[in-house]
Amino acid sequence: MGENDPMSWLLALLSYVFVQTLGLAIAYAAAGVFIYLILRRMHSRMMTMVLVAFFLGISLFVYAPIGLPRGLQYPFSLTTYGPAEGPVLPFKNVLDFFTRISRFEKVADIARDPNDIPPPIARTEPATVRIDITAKEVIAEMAPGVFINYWTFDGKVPGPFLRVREGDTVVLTLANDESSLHHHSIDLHAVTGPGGGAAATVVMPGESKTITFKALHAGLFVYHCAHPNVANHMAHGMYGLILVEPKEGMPEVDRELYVMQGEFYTTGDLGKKGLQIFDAAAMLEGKPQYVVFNGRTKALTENLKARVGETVRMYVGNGGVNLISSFHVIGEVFSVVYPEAALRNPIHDVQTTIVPAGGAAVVDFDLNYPGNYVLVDHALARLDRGAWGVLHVEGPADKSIFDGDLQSGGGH
Ligand SMILES: [Cu+2]
Repeated sequence: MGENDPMSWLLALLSYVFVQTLGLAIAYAAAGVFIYLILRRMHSRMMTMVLVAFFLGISLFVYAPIGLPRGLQYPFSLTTYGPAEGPVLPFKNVLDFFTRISRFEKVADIARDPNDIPPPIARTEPATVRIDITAKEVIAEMAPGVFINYWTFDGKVPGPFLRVREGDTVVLTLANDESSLHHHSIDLHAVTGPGGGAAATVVMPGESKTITFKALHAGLFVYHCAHPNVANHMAHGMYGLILVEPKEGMPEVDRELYVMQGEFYTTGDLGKKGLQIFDAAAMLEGKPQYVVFNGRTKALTENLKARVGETVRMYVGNGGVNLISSFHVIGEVFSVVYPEAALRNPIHDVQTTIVPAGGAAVVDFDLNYPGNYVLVDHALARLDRGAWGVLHVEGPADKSIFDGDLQSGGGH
């Protein structure tokens, strides 16, 4: 039986139902039978009173601090104080998900190609730019055999790299695929207006809505779904970057790459195979199982290629939802960093730059020597959760820049 056939998903559902909810009901029923059997044997009023007191005490102990759960949900009792719905997973959603599982597209590779960037804008005058994006819920692999129900913009993580010019008028249409289970919306940090656009783009499955906005500020901006629970939607993969090029343009480079970090929270431990269930409690605690670039583990190990002599620019974003990325390329120094993607305020000669949750940075660096250069979040424990990639650089080796016998495993 494959890891991704409906039977294994059905088993995942059954284990969820029994472990998380029915388990409790079974325990209570068994306790009732237990009491009945004891009382039938003993016929003792004293025994009855002691047992009743025992169960009253236990019930008070559970009820007093947390009250009754509002419904069947995972986690069973979780009180939150956000402005809208909390991040719990209602049991009804789980059932809806499994009854409609055949409708979700199975995406062979969730990772957005880091080379998938529109070319620089040649225009010198503002224009009206049309953008169409579709919110889509899909199933794909986080790692071999580890399946995640991703919520996406255009079926990949991160969403498409959007590129406009300062002063442009953008007409953006967000559609929600008919197969979706949830409402979605889009908040672009480049937008000046209610909810960054989210207040006017809430779309039900099968629906679409259009907004128009003026790109007033140059910069590299995160966009993300902002439908409640926002953190929950983002932790399913709903984020991307929009570059608003400054009127005066940016220095030319030889190669541009799109890298976006994100966290995934699963009830199954790191590496647990099969379809994973979203863990709202882990998200509130900020303890992701997976921290990855471009949607999955090893998304950027084969497709980042460049040559000695080139200048590379990386557009680096962080979908969060909790962690701050300490972005670093092992064996390189960034010749230019636009901190927090402030495109008119570059700094120079930087080792590691911060990419805040819901923020971005732009880094340029020159390739002087061939080899494999490893991209990391330099909070290095996250490497083991997936936060790394490899830039493969080919070309002549100038021994005046570096000389030595390379050993495997000597990356850092
Ligand atoms: Cu959403």
